Amino acid sequence: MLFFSCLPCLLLLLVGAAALAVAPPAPLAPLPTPQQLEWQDRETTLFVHFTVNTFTNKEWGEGTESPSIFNPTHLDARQWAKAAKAGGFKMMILTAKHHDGFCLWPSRYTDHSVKSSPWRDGKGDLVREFVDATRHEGLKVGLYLSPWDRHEPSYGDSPRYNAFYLNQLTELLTQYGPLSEIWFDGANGEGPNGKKQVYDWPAILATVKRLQPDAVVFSDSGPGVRWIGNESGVAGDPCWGMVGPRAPSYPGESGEGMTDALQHGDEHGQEWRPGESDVSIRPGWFWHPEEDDKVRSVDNLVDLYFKSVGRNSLLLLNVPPTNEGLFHETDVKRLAEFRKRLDQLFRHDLARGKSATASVTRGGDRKYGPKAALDGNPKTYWATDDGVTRGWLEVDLGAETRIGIAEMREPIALGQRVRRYHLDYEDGGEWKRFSEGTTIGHKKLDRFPAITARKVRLVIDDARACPLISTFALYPGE
Ligand code: FUL
Repeated sequence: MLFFSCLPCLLLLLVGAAALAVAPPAPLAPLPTPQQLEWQDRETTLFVHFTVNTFTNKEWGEGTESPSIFNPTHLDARQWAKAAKAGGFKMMILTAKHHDGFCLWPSRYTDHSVKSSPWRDGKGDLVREFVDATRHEGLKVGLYLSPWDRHEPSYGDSPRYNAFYLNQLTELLTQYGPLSEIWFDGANGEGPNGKKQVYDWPAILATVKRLQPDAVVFSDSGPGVRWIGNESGVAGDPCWGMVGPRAPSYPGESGEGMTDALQHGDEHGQEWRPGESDVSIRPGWFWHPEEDDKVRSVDNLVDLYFKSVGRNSLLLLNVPPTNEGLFHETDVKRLAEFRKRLDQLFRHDLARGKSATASVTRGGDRKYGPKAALDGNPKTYWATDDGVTRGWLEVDLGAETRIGIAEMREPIALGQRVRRYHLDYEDGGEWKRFSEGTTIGHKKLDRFPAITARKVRLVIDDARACPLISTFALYPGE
């Protein structure tokens, strides 16, 4: 009875509450596509370099190698995929064709492929085996198809080679199910006196878009993701997810400021094109027996993780199979140890669920309060009011606690914002700085000499718009 008599008041109340509801922060362009977001969430991808070079002990084949040398006696792509999975990798990318032109699948457009080799009596398809094994472990698949081809006679006769290349690309894009990344290399070593091939990039990119619309395209110039500008697995600092006009407009383009544009991105850039950091677990991209004792250490790999994934990038780590067709046991062991160490480092988030305060909370709405950065949910975030581009978030750990690592994240689906931040801890009533940085983006990781503190602040010093922080996590460190 009471309910009915008060219905109008109830409606009024509801309307009033809706008017008072705090508006969510407006997205800040440019924004990532869902595919780019998925790509970045994968964090680590395994690269597999394998071709005739594995049998000639070279890094770049000449294109004159006889397919008869390609004979991996124990090839087992399942062993690669299991090792990748044990290392926590979410995707694998295979060199379907490297610069020597030898195809790991039986392409209809050349005989320079596995079908002319003794491997599986010429009936094998390594791309097929790779794709099946990778999917079997629940990992995503990517393929590398070198534009530079030192074997193909039409190379340098631009229209003819472009047609040949598009045919090969079409085979890969149509015969192996959904691909998550297509990798275009910018290398072309023919030099000024060699054959000058002008690639038809618009047609190449249109073909990928038509046949694999969900695949992210990697190249110096994207358009899905950009090369980070070096082959040492290290992203720039700052590292923006977007690029501006100084970034390359086609793969292999060089010019002033381009390396810098790839390393750092551009906070004023209008295109979302985050950086992928590629590096090999050994000195070479291909297997060389003399490098069996030069496999990167766990410390080194973890350092690369901090400098790539921990700088708003993705780590693409290459592991080359031996001439038997297997990952070397040292590399397999190292991948598992790498993951174990990461799991140890990030097992215990000391800040999770702890009490928190902030300089300001958007509209005073708890939804945007500091606790949202400590709940382990990357979708919820602490936010300030529009126009407020500075502020701090304070965690009370409840007791003096040893801290050696900090992790910060922005919900980049709403755009990348933070330009500069620092970390303070309270020491006898005084706030002392123990770390500082520039961009945050998808994930920022700071390692520092361990401190012992109860109260810690993430201070945002500058941002492109109201900062949003989805994660502020603290770990004991080593
Ligand atoms: C480079 C190539 O020339 C190397 O052989 C390797 O494939 C690396 C990932 O990209 O540009």
